[in-house]
Amino acid sequence: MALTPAQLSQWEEEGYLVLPSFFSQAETKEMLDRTHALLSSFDPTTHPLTRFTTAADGPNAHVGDEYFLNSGDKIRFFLEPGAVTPATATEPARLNVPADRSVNKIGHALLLDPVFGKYTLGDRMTEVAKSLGAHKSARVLQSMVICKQPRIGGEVPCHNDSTFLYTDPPSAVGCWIALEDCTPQNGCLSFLPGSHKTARISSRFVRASGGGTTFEPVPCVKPNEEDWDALPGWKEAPCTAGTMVLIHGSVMHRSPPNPSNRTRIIYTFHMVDGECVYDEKNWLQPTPEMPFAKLF
Ligand SMILES: O=C(O)CCC(=O)C(=O)O
Repeated sequence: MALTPAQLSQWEEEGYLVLPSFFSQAETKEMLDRTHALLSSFDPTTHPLTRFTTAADGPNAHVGDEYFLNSGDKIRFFLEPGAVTPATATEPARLNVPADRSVNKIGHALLLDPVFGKYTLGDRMTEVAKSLGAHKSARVLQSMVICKQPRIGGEVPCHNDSTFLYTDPPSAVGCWIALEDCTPQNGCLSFLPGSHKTARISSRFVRASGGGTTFEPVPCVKPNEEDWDALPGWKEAPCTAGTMVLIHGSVMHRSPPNPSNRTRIIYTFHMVDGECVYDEKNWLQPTPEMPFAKLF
């Protein structure tokens, strides 16, 4: 499915593009069923109880343990911060919700799963990515399901994706697929349309020299001064299951917590241009066993 000229001009203007019904109901159900099967297989007794923490959980709170840093070529489970009661002097950390309701995300190489793999690297995706014209050679990385669990589903604070998957020059594009209806009530995405034209990728999320993760300035790029969150013009992007949203690596976007009684399960992966330099400090690194998959 090649993008139309009208879709391409919207992409250029706004920095994101909503494609309703990109996946059929049957295809979407197959991915959702597979997600539920993976969630059912999650065994917290053999898990380090790594939570997916972000800037929303406090300054320098970003997740960065071994389980996270070495997940780029595996299928691993990261927990909602609110699902874990922290350890005390006398009690170990423990889950305070059922295991399948504790998972914030499953990643970061979910395309290793045959169901997610076939849709990620399929012909339709290749055609869209080619027609977008953002990459000479698209490489896929950071494939994951995000669950946004009922009541405890965490906020994804305002960010742009090239900060987290830095290449020189920046080239990240997100493919975000709703496996359930996403509404303002269960935490749909919001965008600041056009911000990709002004936001500079001036910092990047890297492996810290002493372990863990940190943000580091990109040399020779003037830091942004805008308080993006507070700017007017943010637009919610509610969508039905089966919708795919393409996300420019510089566009500012976010999603709120999920206080509702419903999950908000989505599948997402990212692409970078194989012709750009992938930063060796990035938190997510390819491995000899699993280089980033080539879409085209
Ligand atoms: O699904 C969400 O709530 C956020 C996803 C996102 O921001 C991303 O994949 O870049």
